[in-house]
Amino acid sequence: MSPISRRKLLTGGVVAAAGVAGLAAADRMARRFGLIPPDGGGIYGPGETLTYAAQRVLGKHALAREFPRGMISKTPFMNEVAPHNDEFKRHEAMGFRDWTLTVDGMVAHPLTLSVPELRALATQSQITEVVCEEGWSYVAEWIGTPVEAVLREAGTLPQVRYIVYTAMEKDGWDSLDMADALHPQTLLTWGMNDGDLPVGFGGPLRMRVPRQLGYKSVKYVMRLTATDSMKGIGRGLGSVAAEGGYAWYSGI
Ligand SMILES: Nc1nc2c(c(=O)[nH]1)N[C@H]1C(S)=C(S)[C@@H](COP(=O)(O)O)O[C@H]1N2
Ligand SMILES: [Mo]
Repeated sequence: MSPISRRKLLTGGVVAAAGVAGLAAADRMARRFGLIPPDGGGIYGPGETLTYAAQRVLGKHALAREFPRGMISKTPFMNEVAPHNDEFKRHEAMGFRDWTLTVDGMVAHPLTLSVPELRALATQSQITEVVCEEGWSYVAEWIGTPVEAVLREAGTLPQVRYIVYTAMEKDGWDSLDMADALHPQTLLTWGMNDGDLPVGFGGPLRMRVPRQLGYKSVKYVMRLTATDSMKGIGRGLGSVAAEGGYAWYSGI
């Protein structure tokens, strides 16, 4: 059997095992076959593992829903204000001219890119929904540079498994596996609804991950770090959200 069909069979078994023998059995299988998310070890671990494993097997290439232009929300809900620290205020006063994205970790060519440099690398737009775990959502057009294009430029090493992204507030960070990092709808956005990305919505640079809940779409991003393990990064769970009890993988 080819490695791929073997993997399909085994991971299909993970989902089936959950129905027959419960989550603990599914968790044991997923663990054996490398389908464990970074937060898969805690009290809710077996459930997180099942969700993640099922999504990875069944929906790896699925696209988030895109909407017609007429459905763009007239009053999108802004959940957060800008980080009010002096460093951010200094950047804002200068029109974010010196804002850069650092790409480091397990890459052949570490990079520091300005927003115009990102823009020149590749540009794409999508009309997708931001869905907060608290129950509200809105539709907007997002314009940005695919993370895939940035990682191609930096040359991620073959053993890389996660891309960690960090906001200006150092306690604002999250991570994606390579399937989601390289997904065509995963963008580093610098534009919204035909204009620059407003500060309240994460400008000058925001991660957009439309296949997952809003909290994965971290605002004010300054760094991407390629790694083969989450060990030693925070508490090793993959994100601040996971450290606070939310799922690391929050597929919608
Ligand atoms: N840097 C940063 N990014 C963030 C947050 C935050 O507190 N800080 N909140 C997240 C959450 S929980 C949600 S639901 C969305 C809200 O995005 P919006 O303000 O565009 O509605 O942003 C996410 N990105
Ligand atoms: Mo949220």
